[in-house]
Amino acid sequence: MRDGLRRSPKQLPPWLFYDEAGSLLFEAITTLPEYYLTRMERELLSMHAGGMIAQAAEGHRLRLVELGAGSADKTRTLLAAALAHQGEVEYLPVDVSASALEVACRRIEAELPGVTTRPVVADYTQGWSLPPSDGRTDGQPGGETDKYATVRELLLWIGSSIGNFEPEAAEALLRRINAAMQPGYGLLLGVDLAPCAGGKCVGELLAAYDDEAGVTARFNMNLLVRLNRELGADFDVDRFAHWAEWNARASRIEMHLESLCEQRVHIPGQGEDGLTVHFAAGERMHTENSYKYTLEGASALMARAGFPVVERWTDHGEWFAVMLGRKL
Ligand code: AVJ
Repeated sequence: MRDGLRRSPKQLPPWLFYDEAGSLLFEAITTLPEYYLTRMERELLSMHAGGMIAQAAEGHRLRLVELGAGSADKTRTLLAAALAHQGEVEYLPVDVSASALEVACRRIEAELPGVTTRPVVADYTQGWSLPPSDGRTDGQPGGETDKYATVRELLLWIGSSIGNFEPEAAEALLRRINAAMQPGYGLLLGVDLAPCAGGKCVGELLAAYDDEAGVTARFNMNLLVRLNRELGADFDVDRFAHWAEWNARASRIEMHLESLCEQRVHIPGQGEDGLTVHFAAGERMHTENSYKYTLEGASALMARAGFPVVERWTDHGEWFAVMLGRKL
C-alpha cells in the first residue's frame, strides 16, 4: 500500500477490496441489474453444464478444481452435471478465504450428495499443491466397478476473474498451471467480452461498474474505510468519489478514487514508516483494472498458455463467454 501511494499515478491493488464488508458488497454487485456478468455466466453454465462436462471428460472420470471459488454459487450446476456423468465427484475449491471455503463446502455437501469437497486454502497466484485424487493417484482405475479408466482434472476459472490480471500475467499464470497438468486436462474459463458492433455498447459496460444504486461506488470507497480501520489512516471518505471509465486502447474498465479537493492523508507507521500523502484536487488513485477480451483474443491467450480451445459457449449478443481449452 505504501509503495502504491508513493507512485505517480497512485494505485492500490484490487485484492484489497475484499475484507468482510467488501466481500459482501461484491456479492451485492453480482445481483445488480446493471451487472450482467454473473447473471449471464450463470445462465451459460446452467444451460450447457452437461455439454461442458461431457466435452471435458471425453469418457474419463473428472475431478473439478476451482480457482478463487468464493461461495462457489455458480459451480453447483457443473457439479450436478458431473454427478450425472459419473455418480461421484471430487471438488477442490482453491481460495484465500478459509471461512468462505468452509461455508461453500458445507452447503455443497448438503445439497449435492455424491460430491466430496476438499478445500484448499491458498492464494492461487502464488502456486498451490493439490491432494491426490480420492486416495488413489491420477491415472489409476477407480476400482473394479468404475466404468471410467482414468481421472482427468477440469480446472474452473470462472467469474471473469482473469480480467483483474494484466494479460501477460494471466498468460504466465495459465502457463504455470498448464505445466503442472497432464495431457487431456481441461480449463474452463469465464470471460467478459469487449464491447463491439452488434454486442454490448460502452455505455452498457460502464453501467456495470457505475450502477444507479451506488453499490459499486461503496465497494470502491470501502477501500478507504478499510485503510482507516486497519492501518489507522485518516482518509476523509466524503472527500473522495468513485470513478469508472472505459480505456479502449487497453481494452479495460478502470476504477479510480478521485480526490474532490486538495488534501493530505496521514497513514501512521513505526518510525520512518509513517506516511503523509498529498492529493491534488481531481487527482485519481487507480484501484482496479477489469480487462475485456474479444473471443479471438481470449482463444489466442488460452492457446499460447497451452490450452487450445475445443469449444466455447456465448449468449446471442456475445456479451460473455465460457471457453473450454484442453492441454494437448
Ligand atoms: C471479480 C474481478 C470479476 O472485474 O467485474 C466488480 C470485480 N469490480 N465491480 C469485475 C468488480 C467492480 C469483478 N471481478
